[in-house]
Amino acid sequence: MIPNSLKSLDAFAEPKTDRESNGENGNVKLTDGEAQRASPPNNSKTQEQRVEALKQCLSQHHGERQLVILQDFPDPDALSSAWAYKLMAQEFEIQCDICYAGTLSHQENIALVKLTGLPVQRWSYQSAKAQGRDLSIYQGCVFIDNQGSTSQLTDLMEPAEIPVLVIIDHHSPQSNLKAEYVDIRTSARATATMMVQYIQGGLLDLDSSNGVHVKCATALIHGIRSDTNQLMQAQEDDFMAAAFLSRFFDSQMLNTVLQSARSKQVMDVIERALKNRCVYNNVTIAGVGYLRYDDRDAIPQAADFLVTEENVHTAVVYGIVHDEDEDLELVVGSLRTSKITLDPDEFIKEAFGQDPHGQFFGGGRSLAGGFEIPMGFLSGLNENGEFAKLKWNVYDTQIKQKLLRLVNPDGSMIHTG
Ligand SMILES: [Mn+2]
Repeated sequence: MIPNSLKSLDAFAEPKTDRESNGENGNVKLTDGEAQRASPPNNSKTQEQRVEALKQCLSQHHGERQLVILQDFPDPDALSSAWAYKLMAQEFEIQCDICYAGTLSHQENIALVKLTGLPVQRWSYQSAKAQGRDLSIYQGCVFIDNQGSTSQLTDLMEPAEIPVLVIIDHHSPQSNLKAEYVDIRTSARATATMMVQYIQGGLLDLDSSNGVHVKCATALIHGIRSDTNQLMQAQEDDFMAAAFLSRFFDSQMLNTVLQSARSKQVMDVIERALKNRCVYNNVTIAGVGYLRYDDRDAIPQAADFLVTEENVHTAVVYGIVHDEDEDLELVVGSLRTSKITLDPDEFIKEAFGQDPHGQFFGGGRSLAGGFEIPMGFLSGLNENGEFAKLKWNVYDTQIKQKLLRLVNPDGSMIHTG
């Protein structure tokens, strides 16, 4: 029931338009949300035109094999949407493999995949790279609920000469990826809603006696719920999509997914977030120290929790995540807001800026955002406790400084906990 998507986006090509604070609510940088965002050309298409265009794209690739790439830490919206794409593509004899390079670390996502038998595979970047020749079985790749910038696998596509065929997403436009068919709608709350619209447009005939369809419909409802804060931020389109799915989904299965318990590690991170949080101008900021890679999803879950505090509209939680496979460390953070006028994408880009290659350290969608800052040379050697502590203090201080420039430039702060 917790939107658990960490929308860390590390490649944003979108130029910012409105850099001025409008001064509302202290100094948090605000925009008019959707209204001021750049509208990708697809926004002007009617739903029939979109369905027709995707249909055409799929029929042109009849009989092919495609790779559907999800962000490294896929959430229910991504997982269910990719599944819907796979089923639609199947109607055109296209065989899709859905993959991601990171981890499924949220208990609800693990439950969702296990209970529905959701056909997704984990490919580690290293193994995918090593199996380079195997990529030649794919005639195209597809990005669903992302635009390639949040997957390590994206970089492998060009050298393997796999063309990008389809991008369907609701995050702010960011990557340089070109595709045959692009549907990026930042006004959409969930990619799952967009996928349901394609289904309703006639790209898949859902059948309530088909077990796979029932499970996919269940996953899609979960996707919509989880990207709309349990429908509380849902718009008409999301309700319409959920109403349509209600004819097919398995409510008991959904219930089981939603009841999956939080792990002890997640509880511990939430505890640390509570203890360490500081509130500045209705924004709560909490550093949670070091985390194992597998517990990374505890960060957005802690942000989800902190944003529920009275008088808080925005929460930012971050920690240092250690990737043992690659022996790399990175600062991972999540932002959650209930303030409709705060654009997480702009806020995060403004707070943390770009790396030396001009790529932003993060970004977001409506009401949620994330960031990832690689620690490079400072990675590892944490056996030395003093060093580990020092390193955390430096990053913790710097992240707070960067956030506070936007949140509270005059420097007054209120400590809680
Ligand atoms: Mn999404």
